[in-house]
Amino acid sequence: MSQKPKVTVKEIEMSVDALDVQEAARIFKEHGCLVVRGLMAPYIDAIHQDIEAAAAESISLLDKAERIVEGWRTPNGTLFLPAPSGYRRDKQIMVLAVGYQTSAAFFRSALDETSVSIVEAILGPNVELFGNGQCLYKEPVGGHPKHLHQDSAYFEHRYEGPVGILNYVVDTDLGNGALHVVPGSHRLGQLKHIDTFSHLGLEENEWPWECALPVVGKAGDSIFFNVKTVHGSKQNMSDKPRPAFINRYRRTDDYVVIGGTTTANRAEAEKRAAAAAEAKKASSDRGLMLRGFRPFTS
Ligand SMILES: O=C(O)CCC(=O)C(=O)O
Repeated sequence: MSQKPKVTVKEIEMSVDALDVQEAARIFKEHGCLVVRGLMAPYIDAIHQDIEAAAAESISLLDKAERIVEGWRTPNGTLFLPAPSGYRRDKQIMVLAVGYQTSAAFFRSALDETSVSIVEAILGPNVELFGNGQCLYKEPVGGHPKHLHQDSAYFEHRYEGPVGILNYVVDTDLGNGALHVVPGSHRLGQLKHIDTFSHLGLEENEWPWECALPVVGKAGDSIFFNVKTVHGSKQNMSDKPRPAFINRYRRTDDYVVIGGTTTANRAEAEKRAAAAAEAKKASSDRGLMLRGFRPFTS
């Protein structure tokens, strides 16, 4: 996959002010991605405040961080990576501990009616939340790149898998870490990932940045992507942080069959994949209902 994308951003974008939900779902199904301009604008100021509070809290807890396989984790749950050389600290934030249990604004954003209507048009009538919300925080002056990857490398599902919506908290361009997507890559099935600085990623020789479409956007713009759509983002070379937050949704009967963060722990999970696919969805794995009804199954 070394050729440039044939699809332009114009072909995958809509504005929330002129939204056609069925057309949005069609774009998503065809390309595995969709941009909705302004979708999260009403939530951004409040979420931004909570994100910066969580970042300051996490940095203040760094001396209590424990070493884990993915990097270091502070007691509030933030994941740190080694910092770029010359940075004022030796560790940088990667996944910030802010989500539905810590930020009311973040939780409100996940319930957004327009977002959920688009997801319902994609996934069908019964939709649950998957996860607790995620915030990727790129520190300034070299903050981590996230190599091109499929989210299904981390959480491969039994059925269609979650629809992720990544939302820009600040204006985001080629200099501070715009998301790159590879339209159509959701049809390629599960690809082999390797261990990279930012965890599971695709081999860079096979998947160079040039094969992906950068999506430049304003604070409040949202990018929907299929769990198998290849995506990633480069370093933040600006002088300000670049946070982005993600809400994820899935069919109420869907569940993870293979999970992992490294090739080693994913390989272990792969050995149990057939049994996991046959096992029924655990009741502890049920997300909050956003559309439809979940009947009892024994
Ligand atoms: O922070 C970003 O731009 C990338 C996030 C991402 O690719 C992911 O969380 O899967």
